[in-house]
Amino acid sequence: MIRFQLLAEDAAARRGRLETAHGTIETPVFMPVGTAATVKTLEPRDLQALGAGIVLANTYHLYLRPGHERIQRLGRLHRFMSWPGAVLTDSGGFQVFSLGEKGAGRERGGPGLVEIAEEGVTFRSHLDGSRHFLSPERAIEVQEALGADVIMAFDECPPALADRAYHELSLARTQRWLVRCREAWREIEAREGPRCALFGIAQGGLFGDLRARAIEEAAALDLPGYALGGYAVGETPAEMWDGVARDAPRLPREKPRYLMGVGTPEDLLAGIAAGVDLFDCVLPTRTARNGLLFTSRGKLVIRNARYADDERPADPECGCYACRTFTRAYLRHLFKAGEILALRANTLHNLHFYLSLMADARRAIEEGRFAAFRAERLAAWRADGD
Ligand code: PRF
Ligand code: ZN
Repeated sequence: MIRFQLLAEDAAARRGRLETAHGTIETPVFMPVGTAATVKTLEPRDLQALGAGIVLANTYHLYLRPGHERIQRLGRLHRFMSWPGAVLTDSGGFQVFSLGEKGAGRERGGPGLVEIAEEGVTFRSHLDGSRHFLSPERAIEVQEALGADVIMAFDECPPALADRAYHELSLARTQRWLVRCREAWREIEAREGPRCALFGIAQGGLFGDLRARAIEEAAALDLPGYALGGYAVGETPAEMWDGVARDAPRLPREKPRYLMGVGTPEDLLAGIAAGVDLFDCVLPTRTARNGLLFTSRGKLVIRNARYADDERPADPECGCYACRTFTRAYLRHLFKAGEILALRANTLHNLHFYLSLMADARRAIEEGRFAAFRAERLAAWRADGD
């Protein structure tokens, strides 16, 4: 169902290749987020033109709307969304917790929006407040129905700043859930043949010993790939970088390594340096819709008055459609006027920035100069926008 090859190493950084039933993905790779089976504002052909080979979709959202059984009937995710590339789904655990906190339930007076028990998690829909239950078995079943190439274990992601006692209790449960996920996944495989690859997720907050134990136990289950969860959840960037640099090299060397929900361009370079192969984050797409552009000279806030008459492209060094076609003055106008094209142009640009950063990083690793490449980019981004 998937095959991972390590092509080159440069210190801890890795250059790899992930083969799936829906194409071959060169790693390190960034996966654009298509929460509701669409990368907002873009068409599948835009993603292809950007060179995206794999997108992430969310079990939580698709289970609630339009329903995983409907998507399964309509040809599973690939046919439903007309996407020929690979798809990874997150299990729903993280979204239940993060959306549950601010979801519709609280005002509707449910006792606790999210109830965690050994069996699974009861939560209320952020759409209509209705009650639902997700468990390891259910999360695997839903992801299989969605037809993802890579599916994620059902985990709990506590805030980084939760205390050690809570992290220990939560991690022990997440580890028991991982064993149940693997069992459910193997049952589907026994019934229907190889369909999707299950990745385990290691939690443990900022506690090195908890992380080490989580990784060791997960590795013993011999899954097709492994993720670090529980980063970028309230700790400082330096704490995250230290944790990832400590944990990523402990993950099995011959399997793909995924750092979930991370991050800024600086975070991606830190993750790659630590030996991470896959990343996803809403940051480039979400900030694009808020008018923030990532450029070769740092961040650019397109609504800024100083761009009102600026005829340069958003990033003179960028080869994306928006930079080849539009001036800053025009992009600013579109954004200020609330035009749909602003969201789309900004999204095209930011994803191009992220995907070409990864392509450049891959080349630097192949050529054994990743550390110098990283230092060069970090210095250029500090120049701040102009
Ligand atoms: N677990 C899952 N999905 C996630 C996370 C996690 O810890 C994170 C944390 N950055 C993002 N997405 N299942
Ligand atoms: Zn551009």
